[in-house]
Amino acid sequence: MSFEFITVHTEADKVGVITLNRPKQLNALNADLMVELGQALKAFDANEAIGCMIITGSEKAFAAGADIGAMATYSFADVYKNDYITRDWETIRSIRKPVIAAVSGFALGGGCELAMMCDFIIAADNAKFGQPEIKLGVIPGAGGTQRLPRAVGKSKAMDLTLTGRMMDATEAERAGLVSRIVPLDKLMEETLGAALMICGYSQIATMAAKESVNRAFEGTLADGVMFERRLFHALFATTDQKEGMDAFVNKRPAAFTNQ
Ligand code: DAK
Repeated sequence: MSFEFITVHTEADKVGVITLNRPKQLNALNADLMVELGQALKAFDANEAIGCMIITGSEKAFAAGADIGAMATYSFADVYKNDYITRDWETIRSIRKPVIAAVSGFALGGGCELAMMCDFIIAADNAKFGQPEIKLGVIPGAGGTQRLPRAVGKSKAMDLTLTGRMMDATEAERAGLVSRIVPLDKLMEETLGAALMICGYSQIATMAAKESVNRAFEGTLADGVMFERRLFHALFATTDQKEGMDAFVNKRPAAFTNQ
């Protein structure tokens, strides 16, 4: 597969790395880029050798948002009738293996929303997050008003969404948006370390863990706990559960086969 707006490679034959690549536009997310991103994610998800994916950008920008130039002249009829860019933005939600966002520089608007659609965010110390759509006369359109409050609470989400200001990596970590901050020059090394750790476990278990944590954001606590219990019980049907527990009992490393 060859791409125009992203680059794709694998690390250790296990981790799929997707790099957003529109440097002159600070990785502004146009429709074609989102199609390519979806294709790359789906291909990695379907590849049995791949256990985890990373989405990253450049040092200066993870992504500075959806492409404003491309949106500027659309009318309501254009965006509503054609369901403007929605379908291609939803692809990432269907990805079942873990996806980590490695964010350096600007993650604004759709860029921040894309990072939030990933399973967790590792931020470089120069990262800046924000939902500045209010400055353009609109509001976030790819889940920002829903995922940001879930991540950082109402007050900070309102602050960021209504003022359009950016928050730095320290504030983002304190608020719970990012899982950890690392020095810029260690961003890929640290993210890859996390990804390889995930790849070392049973794919069935990591997929189930992702599915179950995501369930926490839908429905009631009781439903979520029941969902988790069913998945937990189901994992006892896997060879990997036998292997993982036997390895612990016999004080040896586990060799998971994803079965
Ligand atoms: N779109 C297009 N071009 C962009 C861009 C963007 N979002 N952000 C930056 N660029 C371009 C600039 O126009 C400039 O191009 P040239 O002038 O060199 O040709 C180049 O990138 C470098 O930018 P600057 O010269 O501005 O660089 P600075 O370092 O001075 O400033 C900045 C960096 C990130 C603070 C600034 O560029 C900026 O404020 N950018 C706009 C950020 C923004 O407003 N983002 C939100 C966009 S709205 C939806 C899905 C998604 C969305 C909506 C709906 N559905 C599924 C329905 C998302 C909407 C948005 O993201």
